[in-house]
Amino acid sequence: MKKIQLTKFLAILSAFLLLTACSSDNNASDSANKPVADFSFTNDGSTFTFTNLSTNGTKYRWDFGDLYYVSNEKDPVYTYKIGGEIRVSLTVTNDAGEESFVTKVINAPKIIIVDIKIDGKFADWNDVPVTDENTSGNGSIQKIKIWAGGPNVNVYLEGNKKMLMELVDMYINTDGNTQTGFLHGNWPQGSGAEFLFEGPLVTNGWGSFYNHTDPNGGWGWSAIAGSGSSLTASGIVSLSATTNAIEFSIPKSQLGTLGSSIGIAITEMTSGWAAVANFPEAPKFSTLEL
Ligand SMILES: [Ca+2]
Ligand SMILES: [Ca+2]
Repeated sequence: MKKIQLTKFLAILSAFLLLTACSSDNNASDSANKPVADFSFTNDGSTFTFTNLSTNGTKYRWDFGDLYYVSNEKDPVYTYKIGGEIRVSLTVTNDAGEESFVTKVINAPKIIIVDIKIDGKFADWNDVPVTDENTSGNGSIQKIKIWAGGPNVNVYLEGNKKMLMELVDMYINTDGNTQTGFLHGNWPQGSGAEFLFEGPLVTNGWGSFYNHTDPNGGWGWSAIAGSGSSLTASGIVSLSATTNAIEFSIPKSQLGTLGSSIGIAITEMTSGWAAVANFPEAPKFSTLEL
């Protein structure tokens, strides 16, 4: 009985010594060389800059989590074509072939694909944010969206049943500078229109674009021959018993060189030139940063 117990004790003791020896060997090698994966990131829109914070690595493998791309760079920069929560993984390998792995979740901005067609259907505007809104409920136009992501400046207007667009003076600040062009008293805190469109808001109407000509910001305009055909409009569409809508586009080529933003304001009139309303009510043009 005693002998068995002694044997057992010796067996346990030698196993313990072996374990301790192995373990201290491992510790010596681990503490010197074992890689530890880590990274941080910053982003500017969909472009992410990854900073490698790993230790003891000599090779890196990034999986950007979008099924398209991996990289072996140390500190890669990557632009996503998808949005949402994405799992980014970094595997770090040292010279001995030991690996470490870390995954982090990034939040890439939603990618908006907008393709506006002037067809009297407005689902193509769903992802475009509202540029400006009428808060009083007075007037005719209540809401404007402007989209200038392609070759045209596209505009969506939503209003009440008074919004018919039989005739408009539409002022457009194209250079981003509210001090250049026509300074309109209705919008004293930001106008500066380089262009005017005057006419009915319909395709191939009698309307025309005009260049502003008065260097002192007064009412001076020069008609641009044949320019009315540049306006493409859907015509007024009734969305409900209380709401009308319209979309139209103007080729950017009609508007010269665009600056940092585009500003629009509209005076709506009846076909008999009687005032209907001004939009926006705010003291400056509805402005989209480009
Ligand atoms: Ca449309
Ligand atoms: Ca201007």
